[in-house]
Amino acid sequence: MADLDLQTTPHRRFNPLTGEWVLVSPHRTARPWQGQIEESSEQKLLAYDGSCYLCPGNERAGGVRNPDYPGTFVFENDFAALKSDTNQSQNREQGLLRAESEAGICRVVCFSPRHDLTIATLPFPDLRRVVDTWTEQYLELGSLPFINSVQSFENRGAMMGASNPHPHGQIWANANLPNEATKELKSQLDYGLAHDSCLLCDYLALETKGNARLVCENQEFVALVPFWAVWPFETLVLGRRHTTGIDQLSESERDALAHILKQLTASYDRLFATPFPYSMGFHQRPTDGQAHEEHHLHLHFYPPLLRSATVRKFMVGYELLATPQRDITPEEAARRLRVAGEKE
Ligand code: H2U
Ligand code: ZN
Repeated sequence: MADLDLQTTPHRRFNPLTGEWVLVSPHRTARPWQGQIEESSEQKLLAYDGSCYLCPGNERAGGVRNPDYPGTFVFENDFAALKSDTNQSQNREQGLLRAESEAGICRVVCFSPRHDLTIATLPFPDLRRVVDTWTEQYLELGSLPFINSVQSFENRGAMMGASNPHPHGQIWANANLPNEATKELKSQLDYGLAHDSCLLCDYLALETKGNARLVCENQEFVALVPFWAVWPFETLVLGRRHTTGIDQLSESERDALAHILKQLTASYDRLFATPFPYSMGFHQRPTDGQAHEEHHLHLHFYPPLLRSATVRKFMVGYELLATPQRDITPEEAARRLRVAGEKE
């Protein structure tokens, strides 16, 4: 077969973590754009907002008052999607109509008492404390007998459905492995059995040979636009050392994780001079008591923006019905993020 030019020829790329393909159409980036290009209309936030349900001392829905917390603050979601007292052994099966009860715990994690800060702008020690909180929560929730999956994530920005700009994330912990975790775990296990090595360790080794898709890095972590990225500025944050969960990170790795998250989100914010919306989250080993040595700790960032503060990518048409597609190549996206990261 002839060699494929990834920067000019329409092609598809394989995602070895999910086993799915993405269509890449690099020749289309030159096509004329007649959509709106607007300036961001973000308002300046106050350090404390009396109407915010996450700020210290304020009342939440349901009447509970937040304590006057000095650092991170974790509480049970007042509108939890899952409940811990759900009996896990209920099911209903009528041929193709299949349902099972699902028990779980949903928490909200305030990153800081400051309403106006973000991962990019929190002082380093405060962000470092967020890493500790994520670790404590993973251990605490994961140790519960009925919890096999702990999913920490952050929705940032109204575009991603975040209800509030106060810096916060969520944790949903439940009994059954969610879809994405199931796909990724199987791929990592199959790869480990076939190659006697870790899929993401091997991928990282490939990516650190060149720098085509690297965004930023430090001694312990690397952030890159994966070869198979679907969202225009999607990134993957990988630990250089093979660990299966955040609980296995050393002190210096926790520092490095905080540093790279700060650097990456700052680059995002500079790209379109706007607080960059995204959904991000951790993928770590299931907490079912097994070692899951094949699982490599990583984070995904899925940002929706395409070409400005307001012009986003939609997953519609062909993408919903067939296969996700992108125009700007992952290599060009990584280059733009690197350039943005160099701006003051
Ligand atoms: P998002 O911004 O990612 O939607 O997260 C906010 C969560 O906070 C959301 O899941 C919860 C919502 O259910 N919440 C409370 O628990 N208490 C409140 O008073 C308002 C919102
Ligand atoms: Zn607030």
